[in-house]
Amino acid sequence: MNIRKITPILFTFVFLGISILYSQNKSVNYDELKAGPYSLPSIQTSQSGVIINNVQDWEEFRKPEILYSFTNHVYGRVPGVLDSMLVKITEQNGTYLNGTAKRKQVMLTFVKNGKELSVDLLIYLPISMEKAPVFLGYNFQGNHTIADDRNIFITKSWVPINSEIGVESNFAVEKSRGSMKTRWDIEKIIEAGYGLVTLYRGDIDPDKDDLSDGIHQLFYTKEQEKPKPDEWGTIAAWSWGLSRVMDFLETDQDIDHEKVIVFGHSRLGKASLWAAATDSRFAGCISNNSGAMGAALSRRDFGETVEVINKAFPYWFCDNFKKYSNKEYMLPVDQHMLISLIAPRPVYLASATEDLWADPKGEFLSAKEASVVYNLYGIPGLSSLKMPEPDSPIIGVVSYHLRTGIHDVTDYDWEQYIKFAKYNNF
Ligand code: GTR
Repeated sequence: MNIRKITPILFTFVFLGISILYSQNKSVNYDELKAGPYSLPSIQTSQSGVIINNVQDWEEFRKPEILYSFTNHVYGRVPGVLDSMLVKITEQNGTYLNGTAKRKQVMLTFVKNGKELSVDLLIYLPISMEKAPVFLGYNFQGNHTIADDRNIFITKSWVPINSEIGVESNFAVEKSRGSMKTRWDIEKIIEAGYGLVTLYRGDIDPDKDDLSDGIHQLFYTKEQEKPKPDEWGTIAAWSWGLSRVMDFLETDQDIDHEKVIVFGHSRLGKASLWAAATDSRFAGCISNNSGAMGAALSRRDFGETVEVINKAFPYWFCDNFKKYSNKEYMLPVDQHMLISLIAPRPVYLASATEDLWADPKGEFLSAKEASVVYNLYGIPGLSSLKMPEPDSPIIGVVSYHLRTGIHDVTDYDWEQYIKFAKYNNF
């Protein structure tokens, strides 16, 4: 055979082979037998080796140590405070769901160093409640995608291209209105007596490998172009944004600000956990399919690893975190400790059977391990120490479920979150 003719064919095969190997992520483990052994840093042993066995010592010594480690080695430190935050009510008395819900839209403008950034909040509240408890969480594609509601303003921020929902350039479009509605069971939420507050993640910080935009740049000094090694990546910026929304919710007479449950899915579930860990005003936290650097244990080698997440999303974390790629054992913390920072407040971790990338068992084990800190407060942790069967939720102060299906948020998930909220008197 003519060598000139077969060379391109050979190249194509080699290229295809490499791409298939790469796309299957050969380095990522999905075999339970190969997931260990590993040993977790002890939640209850302080850096100086003292065993922490009461709430006072936990709050005074151990909790600040753990918080410091996550701040400086993982998510990054927030570099300062705003000069001011302006609030503009952009819609006051909208209605939705045949008048059973009230819709409000609010623009928050952050001011720092002579620069400004605005974000839009979309708020649905049950008309039946004078002061509603609320779920607060980011959406992925813009407020207008969460419901078939033509009154929702469309974000002007950068959005990722997504032809499935009609986004062909980095501008949000009318066509994607309602396209993500299956992830937000607004009807059930309202019917159960809860409100929903949501905002677009990209309003705070666009989800791309570029920290020259979003909230980061407001805090830069004159010559600065990127955060310092211990300063915030995108996840910490998103969490910070949730706290700014909380600043506003505290002033809103329609909202019971002592009952704000911070919620997030996937990367936004990582942000909801970090928000709850850093801001005790969040009364509860739900993290749906949050996986690596969310609820899943890092030292358990199953699904996405620190190296993989650092390569794909280096900007999510602080620069200091890069040194832990392939060196999970060196991390001063593991993710069960992130959950423990939320104690004694109610927390819900949820997984999905087909979402092996996020390591369902590693997510469950975090909830189980963090339970010891709830116990310090005299509160029961996870009520079953055995990984439950699919679709058999464990509801309590510490809650967990494994839903049948893929990486997603479904009506089933929301049914459980509402039960969790009721159980915890929200
Ligand atoms: C994946 C990422 C996960 C998870 C997910 C998501 O690509 O590897 O950690 O956050 O994205 O946010 O949907």
